[in-house]
Amino acid sequence: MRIREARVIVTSPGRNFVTLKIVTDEGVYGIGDATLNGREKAVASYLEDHVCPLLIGRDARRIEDIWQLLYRGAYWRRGPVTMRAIAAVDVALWDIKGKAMGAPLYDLLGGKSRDGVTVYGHANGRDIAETTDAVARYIDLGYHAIRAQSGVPGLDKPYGVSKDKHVYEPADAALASETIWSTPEYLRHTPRLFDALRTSFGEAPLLLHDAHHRLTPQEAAKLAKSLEPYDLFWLEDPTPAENQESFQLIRQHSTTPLAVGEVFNTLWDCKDLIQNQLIDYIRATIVGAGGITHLRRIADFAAVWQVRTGCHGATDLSPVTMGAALHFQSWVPNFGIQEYMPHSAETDAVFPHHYSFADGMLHPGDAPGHGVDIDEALAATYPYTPRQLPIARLRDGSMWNW
Ligand code: GCO
Ligand code: MG
Repeated sequence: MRIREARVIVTSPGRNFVTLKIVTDEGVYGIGDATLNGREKAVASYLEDHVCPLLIGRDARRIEDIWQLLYRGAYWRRGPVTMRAIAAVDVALWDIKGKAMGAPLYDLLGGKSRDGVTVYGHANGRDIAETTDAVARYIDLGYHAIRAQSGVPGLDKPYGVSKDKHVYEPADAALASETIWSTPEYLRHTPRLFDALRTSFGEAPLLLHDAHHRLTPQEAAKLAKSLEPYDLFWLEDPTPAENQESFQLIRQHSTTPLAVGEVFNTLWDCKDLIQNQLIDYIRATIVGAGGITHLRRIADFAAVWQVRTGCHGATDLSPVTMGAALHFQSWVPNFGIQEYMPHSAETDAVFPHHYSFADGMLHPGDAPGHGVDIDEALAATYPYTPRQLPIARLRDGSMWNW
């Protein structure tokens, strides 16, 4: 089964997505997601100019060999652009293999390990009262796990709070918009939020929170410790993780579980965090970390230290990534949880899919491959629209981490 064609489809049904379609000489095709929020065209060019020509004529069944070709063969290893391009090829090839064999992806990986994939939804509001209302709505919808973010008094646009109550799309301007950040207010406010949520909803809901890389290790330790009474499922990205050792300081002070890794590309980014037991959940997902082939290696390595998966699932990851992640998460033995932000109706129409939500879980469906397709005619009606993520500055104008 030879690769006859590989083409890149850039579409913007409300937000930008980069999709790779690989077609074989037997007519079977597969699709993969290569979206890199705010830097989409870089991956489209990497694929079109450098990867697609390399694929033509190769045996589509040799997924591992093609992965190694793209990883070792580029000489320049790792990085968000390279690894997304590799992920798109990898996922399209797994999709082809599944379709050719008439098997859903979870069966190719080893079969289902659970009945469904427990997901967490995003509750947010401009203040504690609004966030409390949003959590109540998710509980009514059947969610067992909810991430809670709230506006902080004195801060106009903190991370995670959107105008739209359901869909959070931070990439809101052609050129990065500016927000103001102040850690002291946030550190005082966040325990109050979780105190209010436990008072309103009791012990049962799994509650999560994302600090979005804003804190120093010492500040992160302080927050993790102050949130202990509220029994979080996880505290995410408490501090940037380039220096993996810095998590030791957080660990020395708190038992609040930690989740890190939505910006990681390879096992090398989380090797020390995992083997030193500095985190509890690894957030790497299919599109960010080199596809199924590489994410499986990360998960197996993490299992040795009882670190569990918590795949990134924001709306900038296309339904193709969600579909593939659900097959992966249905199989992976050390499953933790899956993030779920539903896509807009326009996006769902461009990417018809077999996955569905019921009782706080997503189900991948039983279609061969990953079960997600692209309507190319509809995709062509939504041209690329430049959008970048915001930036954050401190009150004195210094650049900070958004
Ligand atoms: C999350 C993430 C997102 C990111 C977004 C950037 O936990 O879902 O932090 O909200 O900010 O994916 O493109
Ligand atoms: Mg996050």
